[in-house]
Amino acid sequence: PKLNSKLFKAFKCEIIKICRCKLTYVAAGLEGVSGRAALRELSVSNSESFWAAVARHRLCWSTPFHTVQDCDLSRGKIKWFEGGKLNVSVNCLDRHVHTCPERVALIWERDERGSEMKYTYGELLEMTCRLGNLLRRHGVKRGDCVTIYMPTCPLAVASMLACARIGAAHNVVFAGFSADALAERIRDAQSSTVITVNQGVRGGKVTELKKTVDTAMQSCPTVKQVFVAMRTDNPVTMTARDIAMEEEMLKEDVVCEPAVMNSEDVLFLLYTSGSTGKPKGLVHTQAGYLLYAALTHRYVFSYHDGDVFGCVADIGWITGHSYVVYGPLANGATTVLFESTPIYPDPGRYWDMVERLKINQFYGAPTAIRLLLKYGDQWVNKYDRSTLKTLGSVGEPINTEAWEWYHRVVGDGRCPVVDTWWQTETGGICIAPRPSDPDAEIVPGMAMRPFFGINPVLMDTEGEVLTSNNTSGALCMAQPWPGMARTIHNNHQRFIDTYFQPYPGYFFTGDGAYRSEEGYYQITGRLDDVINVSGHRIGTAEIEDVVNQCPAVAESAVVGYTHSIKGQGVYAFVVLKKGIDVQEADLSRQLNGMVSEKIAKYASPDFIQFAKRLPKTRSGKIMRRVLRKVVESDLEGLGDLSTLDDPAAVQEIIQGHEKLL
Ligand code: 6R9
Repeated sequence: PKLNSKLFKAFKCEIIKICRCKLTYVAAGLEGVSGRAALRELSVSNSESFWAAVARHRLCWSTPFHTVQDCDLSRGKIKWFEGGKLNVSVNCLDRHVHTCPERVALIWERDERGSEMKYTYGELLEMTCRLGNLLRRHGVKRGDCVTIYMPTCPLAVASMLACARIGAAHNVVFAGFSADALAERIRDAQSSTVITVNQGVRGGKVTELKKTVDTAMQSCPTVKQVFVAMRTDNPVTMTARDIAMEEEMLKEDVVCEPAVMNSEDVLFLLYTSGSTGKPKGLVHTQAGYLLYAALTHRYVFSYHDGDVFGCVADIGWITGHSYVVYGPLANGATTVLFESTPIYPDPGRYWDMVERLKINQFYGAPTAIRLLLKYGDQWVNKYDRSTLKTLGSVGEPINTEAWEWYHRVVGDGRCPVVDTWWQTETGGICIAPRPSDPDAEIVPGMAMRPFFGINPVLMDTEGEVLTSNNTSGALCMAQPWPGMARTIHNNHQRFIDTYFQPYPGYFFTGDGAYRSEEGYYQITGRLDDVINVSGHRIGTAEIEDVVNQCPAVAESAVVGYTHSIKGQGVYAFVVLKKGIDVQEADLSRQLNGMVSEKIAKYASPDFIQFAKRLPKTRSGKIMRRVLRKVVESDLEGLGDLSTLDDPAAVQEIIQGHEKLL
């Protein structure tokens, strides 16, 4: 609908307020509608005006855009801010250096506890410029793709920003990936330049990253040069292709002319796994991605100038891209680079870091929370966490027990917990409890409210939009937003087939969601995790949630298997907490009782397999796809296991399954 001029004035005024971080919503002229809801409504019904105003205000442009958006979801066509020109590194660095060069940009929480290092915006700009000049001198051009295979460290951030500075795209490959997985991504991205470190250090262990690159090079003939930075003092074998990065950087000028980029030029590729084997290189572009990362960082976490933002994700994942690097730096924040693990040297590591670095917002994954919960409250209580204001969760559903513990113990019951739902594909957070209003109600374990400009819909199996509340369906987005991925590198057809074909005219997330009576969203898990037992639809995550509430249980994974009468049956894998000594048969009965009681009898597991651990990806997600194959006894079909953290876990699971049958 077109806005009348009075409403439009009110709307503009709201946008200016949200931009200035004044979070009081006075919806002048919108009697009877609460301020936040009204603004959200307007950000969807008049998304062009909303995003245009925010983009003008939040980003620094060298040429203003002439077209806000040109999108057609039915064809997978997504373009924002065309005509606009800008440079992402200027937005993340130069403009802050201009106002406050001494502000700390990065705190590098190195693996060795207590050895953190700080880098100001001025220093990060200098590093980025030297590196940008170095890459240019070695022939890296605008439009080229540089693969970065490094742990989370300042030079990795500078590498990403240096690519952005000279107009090259980056392709960060998580430093835990094997040589094969790295090579596959380098080849698919057609990179001729790689940046790495001699060795990585994590959890007290040294990893031979340069050696892994050397191995990958055997099947990457197109790579011309490898820049090698020194994370440790140990020299590594250098070949004719290798360049000592720090040494060469010192020879470069500290001024590097930024490339003037179009809004829709590629900023980066990031590979993620799909339901089929081959990983896909999702493409994000300049202006829309940066704007969305910055805006969500500010409002979802109630970030205020001067806060220290601690996202413990690795830069190899989208969470690291959006909430370690681009979102915080675009907002001029101090961002933490966490190199270690949650239990190194002991389970107090996160909270010791919170105390030492005075972290205000902490953003982590449920898998780590569940792990730490097992070790007990004393590891948390040892440290002063009074600086914490907001706690974030991302990556998978957070079960009620973990949510409560995070809230009650870590946050002392005073910090809001924001469960944030989003994906590599969405570029930034799409559903979270507090897009803005600092007093909004939060329901444990629910992502709850769509962010500004996000228009979620639920679809039934027939492809019809479900309009009522208290209903579940396939989570789709009815409108484009600036942060969404633009294509799959070299495979636009796969992009269309995966995301736009299943529900024509909509972006399909692959997740299922429930919308409560109040209109709040709860993610029920990947849609392929929804099972149908005797005609009843049930999210495996819902069953896991109940199982996890049992005090003896550390974590669980539930999958469906083919059942001759019921269609699908329920199969639960359960990991017990350390030191628990119970009869498995007794505990099984107890768990069945709990599920019957909390959900329904039909949801009660037919099989419960106790396991020492679950197969997980290196980013900590349980690989349910693998578990499903195991319970179907389809060992041939286990598929791509390259992202698996520890292949031995799968063998244990297979043996346990055979015993149970
Ligand atoms: C950011 C990130 C995306 C998938 C997504 C969904 C799951 C992420 C979640 C969540 C429930 C949350 N997921 N956040 N499920 N609640 N708060 O993790 O991106 O690695 O691409 O994974 O992760 O299934 O579809 P990515």
